[in-house]
Amino acid sequence: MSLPPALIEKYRELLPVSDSTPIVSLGEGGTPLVQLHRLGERFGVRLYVKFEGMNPTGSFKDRGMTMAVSKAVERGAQAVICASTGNTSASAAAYAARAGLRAAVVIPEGKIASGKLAQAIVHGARVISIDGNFDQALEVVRELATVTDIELVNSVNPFRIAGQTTGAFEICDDLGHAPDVLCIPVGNAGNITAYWEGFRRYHEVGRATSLPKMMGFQAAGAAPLVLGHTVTHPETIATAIRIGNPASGPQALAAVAESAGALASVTDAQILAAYRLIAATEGIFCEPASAASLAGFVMRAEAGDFTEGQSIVCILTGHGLKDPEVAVADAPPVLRIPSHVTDLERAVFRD
Ligand code: AN7
Repeated sequence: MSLPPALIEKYRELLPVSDSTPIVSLGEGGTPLVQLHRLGERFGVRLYVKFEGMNPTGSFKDRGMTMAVSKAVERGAQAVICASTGNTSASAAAYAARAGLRAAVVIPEGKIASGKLAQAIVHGARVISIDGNFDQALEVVRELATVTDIELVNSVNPFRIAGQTTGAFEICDDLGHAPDVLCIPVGNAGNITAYWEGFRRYHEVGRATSLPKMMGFQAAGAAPLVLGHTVTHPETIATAIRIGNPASGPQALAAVAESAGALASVTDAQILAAYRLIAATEGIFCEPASAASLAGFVMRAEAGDFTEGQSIVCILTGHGLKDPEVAVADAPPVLRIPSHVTDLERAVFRD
């Protein structure tokens, strides 16, 4: 059995690698771009979601991690470290395992989804919880990386951003053109930075003839870029984007300004509504933070912000299985019946 081709090979000429870069891959990228016909028709647009939950560890982080870990191995690093709301740690743990490196992940106490914690543990990372939030974890990890020889694999690592530009390349390749609008969740702001860089790069090399408007969406309880100041105690059900002081904030603001896009916040209720809608009506199970992009699209579409026939892509950044607790919370109880066909018939067909 073989893996799909490494993402780095697919876009080698657009990435900072050379023949001497050892490629650490788990078959990342090439994720589906799925058209949502019904929801699109409701607003008169061509609506797509790019389901990044289909990456090897279940999130978009793998695009950046294949680059960051490959470059870490190239320079002879022995260990990688990150602060994480969960997905970066899952990805770092997996790619470090693949490369034979030690990984340490620093997480905010009690605030990471169970699937992500399971991944970090099973891939053998040293899992360290701090008495603080993501922003504090990132601060202390950055400090350690300046005083010891350990590769920092958060998105402040430029190779992470370079790897994540490939998401934009794939969208242009699949559509045959750049979309009119990109909707994307924003946490630490690395991914919106990477997508904008990717679209600009594709335009520069003549593989796309236009640029999208970049629309970033933060959770209302963790919306520092919308509010214009740091949020000391960020809160949202979308724990992946529970971030109050985004490291790439200035780059995100620049992307939005340069593309004549927008940054806005969506409430937890809007996030959960979009999360359940796409799961129940389209068969796509993304994690709550991911649904911020779709929630943002719906909000802006209802406000009449899009024009007839526009192509709009929402990035669904991670898989719903990462956070099963949210899925089953407040769900109706499972039906319990005797093992008998008439009971079963009633259970199946009754309203
Ligand atoms: C599903 O794992 O920050 O704006 O430490 O897991 O690039 O930070 C995760 C972020 C969106 C936000 N959706 O992306 C981490 C982490 C999901 C995420 C984001 C994250 P950025």
